[in-house]
Formats: sequence, C-alpha cells, structure tokens
Amino acid sequence: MIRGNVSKMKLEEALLLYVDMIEGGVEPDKFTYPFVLKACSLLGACDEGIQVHAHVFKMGFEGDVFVQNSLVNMYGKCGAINCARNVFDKMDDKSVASWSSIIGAHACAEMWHECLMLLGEMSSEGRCRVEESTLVNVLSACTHLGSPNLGKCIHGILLRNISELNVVVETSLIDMYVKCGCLEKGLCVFENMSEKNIFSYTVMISGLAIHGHGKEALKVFSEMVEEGFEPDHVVFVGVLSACSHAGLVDEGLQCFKTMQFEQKINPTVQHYGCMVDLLGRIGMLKEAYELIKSMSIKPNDVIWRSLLSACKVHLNLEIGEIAAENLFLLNQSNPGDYLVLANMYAKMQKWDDVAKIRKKMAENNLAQTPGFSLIEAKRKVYKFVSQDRSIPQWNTIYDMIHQMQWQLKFEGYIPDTSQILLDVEEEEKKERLKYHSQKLAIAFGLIHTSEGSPLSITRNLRMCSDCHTYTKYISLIYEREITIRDRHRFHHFKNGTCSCKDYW
Ligand SMILES: *[C@@H]1O[C@H](CO)[C@@H](O)[C@H](O)[C@H]1NC(C)=O
Ligand SMILES: *[C@@H]1O[C@H](CO)[C@@H](O)[C@H](O)[C@H]1NC(C)=O
Ligand SMILES: *[C@@H]1O[C@H](CO)[C@@H](O)[C@H](O)[C@H]1NC(C)=O
Ligand SMILES: *[C@@H]1O[C@H](CO)[C@@H](O)[C@H](O)[C@H]1NC(C)=O
Ligand SMILES: CC(=O)N[C@H]1CO[C@H](CO)[C@@H](O)[C@@H]1O
Repeated sequence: MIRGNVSKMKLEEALLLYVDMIEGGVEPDKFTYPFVLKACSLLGACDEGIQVHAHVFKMGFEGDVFVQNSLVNMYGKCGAINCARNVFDKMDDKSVASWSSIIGAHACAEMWHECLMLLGEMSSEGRCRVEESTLVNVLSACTHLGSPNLGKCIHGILLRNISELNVVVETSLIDMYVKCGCLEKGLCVFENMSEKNIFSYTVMISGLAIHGHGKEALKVFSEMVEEGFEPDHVVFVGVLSACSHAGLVDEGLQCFKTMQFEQKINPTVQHYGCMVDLLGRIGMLKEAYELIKSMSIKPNDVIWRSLLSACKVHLNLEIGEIAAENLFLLNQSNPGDYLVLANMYAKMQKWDDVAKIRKKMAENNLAQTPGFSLIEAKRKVYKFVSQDRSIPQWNTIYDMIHQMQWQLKFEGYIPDTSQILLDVEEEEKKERLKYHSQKLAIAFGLIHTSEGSPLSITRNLRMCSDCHTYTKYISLIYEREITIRDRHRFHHFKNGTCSCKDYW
C-alpha cells in the first residue's frame, strides 16, 4: 500500500501508512524503506527523512545497498549534500545506481565540478556501465560549465553503450550542445531523433534563438505545430526571444497575437520581456513603452532594464529616464544599470548628470564590475581583464594589438568612443578602447592558435558596440571564425559579419 500510494503521488498518505504500520507493531523489512524514503524525497521532507534514517539504523538495514541508495537520493533531493555524501562514502558495495544517486545529488545542489569528478572516479573504479540518468546529470554539468569537449565525450560514451537513446537523453544532448556553442551538433541530434516531444522542440527553438537564427527557430516551431503539439507558454518564450534576437518584428508581433488570441495563453512577464526587447532593439521605443503601460501584470526590473538599454542604443533620454526611474524603484543594486544611464548622459555631454550618477553609485556602495573575457587555447582557459596590463605576456599582446590596429584602420575601422564614460580627450578614450578584455583575448588567440582555426571567447558583460565592430573586422582580416558568448546569447563572427545582424 505504501508503494501504491507513492506511485500515485499520494506521498503524505504513504508516510502516514508507515506510521500506522510502526504503531500497529508490524516490523518493516528492507523493502519498506526505499518507498518510504522515496516519499520523503519527493516531498522534500528532510526532517522526516532523518527520522526514517534513524529507523533504518535501529532496524539494522543501514548496510543494504537499496536502502543506502534511497538515502543518498533522499538527502540529495532535500539539499542535504553532506548527509548524502556521508552515506555514500560509507558504502562498501557501490552499485551503478549508487553512483547515479550521488551524481544526481550533486547536480541538484548545482555542484557541477563535483559531478564531473564523480564520473571520473566512477569510471576509474571500473564501473563503465552507466545509466542514462547519470549521464543526463553529467550533461547538465557540462552545459553549466560551458565545456563542449566533455559533452562530446559523454555523447561518445552514450553512443557506444546504449543502442537507442531515449528522448530525454537526446534532449539533454541538444541542450548541452547549443548552450556550449555547438549549434550544428545540436541540430544534428535533433534532426536524427526518432521521436520528439514538446521539450525537444522547446530546447531546439530556444537554442536557435540564442544563436540568433530566428527564421530557423520559426520553422521548427511551425513543424512542431504541424506535428500536432499544442504550444505552451514556455515554447512561446523561445519563439519570441528568437524573433527578438534576430530582429523579426512582424513575425514577433504576429506570434504574440497568436499566443494570446488563438492559444488563449495569458502573457507572462517573460513574454512581455521578449516583446519589449524586440521593439526596443529595433528602435520602436514608444511602442515598447506603451506595451509596458498596457501590461496586465506588474512589470519587473528585467523589463525596465531592457527598455533602458534599448534607449541607450537609440539614444532616447526622455524614455530612458522614465525607464531608469522605474527600474531604480524596483532594484538599486545593479551597477550596470547606473552605468547605462550615465553612458547616455555622457554621449550627450551632460557631465554633471554623469557625476550625479557616479555619486549615487558611491553612496550605494556599488562599484563597476570589471569586464573580463575567457579564451580556451592549448587546452587551458586564460582570463583577460579590461585595461589589465599586468599579464605575463604583455609585450607580445601589446605588439599584436598594435599590429591589429593598423590592419583595422586600413580596412576602414573607426573606433567608437561614445561608450567611454570619462570626460577625457578623444585620444585617451581611443587608448582605453584598445584594451577591452575581448580585444586582449582575441590578440592572445591570434598569437597562440594555428592560422585559420576558430576562436571561442566567453565574457561576463555584454559586448560594447566598438568591440562588436572590431571583431567583425578581425574575422574578415585574419580569416577566423570567432564565437563570443555573453550572459544572454552567442555571436558568431565570420567574414566581416556577425550572426546577430547587429541586433543585440
Ligand atoms: C493508499 O493507501 C490507502 C490507505 O491509506 C489505500 O486505501 C489505498 O488503496 C492506497 N492507494 C494505492 C494506490 O495503493
Ligand atoms: C543519425 O542516425 C543514423 C541511424 O539512425 C546514424 O547512422 C547516424 O550516425 C546518426 N547521425 C548522427 C549525427 O547522430
Ligand atoms: C537586482 O538585479 C540583479 C541583477 O539582475 C539581481 O541579481 C538582483 O537579484 C536584483 N535584486 C532585486 C531585489 O530584484
Ligand atoms: C565574404 O564576404 C564577401 C562580401 O562581403 C563575399 O564577396 C565573399 O564571397 C565572402 N567570402 C566567403 C569566404 O564567404
Ligand atoms: C556495457 C558497455 O558497453 N560498456 C562500455 C561503455 O563505454 C565505455 C567507454 O567507452 C566502455 O569502456 C564500456 O565497455
């Protein structure tokens, strides 16, 4: 009965049955506990789980591998990672399921490095047979760490070990590939799937969106509808953000209508966020502001932030100030927001206002987050911080930057100094622009990778428009494909153009 109730998700009832059983003097056996613990784990009931653990100990089942696995699972789901680890470390006979449980527990706690370490330990103990569920957890570790090479290894293990991958595993593979920058590989897995569900479509559509392939995302979406899947609100977030990343205004507006009036889905704050982004990027700032005013729910800080940054791109101080005011009512802790506004004032030469904002930041104890870029070369990851000249190979990088500068000038590149906030001479501004972290990373990449090989860079902040233009020229002059990932999306530079088509 306990098992039956657990499988029907009547979890509290299952626990009460267990209590009845104890009170009625019926002695549990080792088959009782996995179900009782599963109920605790699904309920996230850590305190009850600990009590059941005590019973397990008193009854003498603490050495049973099934009970131990259930304990590891339960502690993992409850977020008690140390307790999970304790049980696991004391196990004499670890089964495949035990490894799955402990890896799953670390995945729940978002301890991604540990997931990968455990997979390594597991295979070094000769446990080569792996469960799909374990690998799904490890795949999400790769996704979070942005490591496509490890992800490819896992894909290899899967292909060698499992004759037919199920739809859940394939969907995690797609998610891993697209988020690690390998869109082509993700598409390959997607197209090869024998069975797709709404999650696979959603993952593929959002993947195409972050890579700026709006038209393709819409194509996959219509394929999904033709296959008879009911689109839900999550898919629409993907579709709308695809339109926004690719500047497809008409399509985006159309989808937003379809969603509300045909699918009867009430827009959430995320849908509005995409629409504000879409209208804002293309310069329809009034329309974006009107949309916010018409919202049936309260706009959050994300929405105002996206309007503010659109106002910065299109230099509209009037709406920008409204956006900033509303934003600061909701959130005063993000230095980037102040800088966006200060930037607009700087562009308009309103240095007094710039100073006011700097003062406000100082009062709120907010410092500008330094921009950094990471680049992988020679199997190592190198970090570059903007304006940081204390790096070991500074001289070679300095020479390279100057060589690049010459070539760029020759091709017609003009530095865009409008983003520099300081009230200093034009020459000084140009000098600062040269040493943005992304440029340092590119210079390093050009020196230390073989000719023609692609460069892949991850950065913490959004790219400035000068770095964007600069990288387009570099991809043309040096014939390199350059992929830049920031917190929101990917930019693929090739032959002088960027996949974002300058909407970003
Ligand atoms: C759940 O437990 C109740 C008793 O509390 C029992 O009547 C019912 O049949 C159980 N449900 C299942 C699906 O086993
Ligand atoms: C696609 O599936 C076929 C057979 O089902 C297989 O031979 C091929 O290697 C798969 N391609 C990819 C990229 O997975
Ligand atoms: C403010 O914004 C930052 C950055 O987006 C976020 O991390 C933080 O949680 C927000 N704070 C509030 C109170 O919403
Ligand atoms: C690069 O772009 C130019 C036009 O901008 C085009 O003529 C040329 O064929 C492109 N080269 C490659 C390799 O795609
Ligand atoms: C059961 C099985 O096929 N196991 C294989 C899984 O993949 C690893 C790594 O390639 C092999 O060593 C195992 O033999």
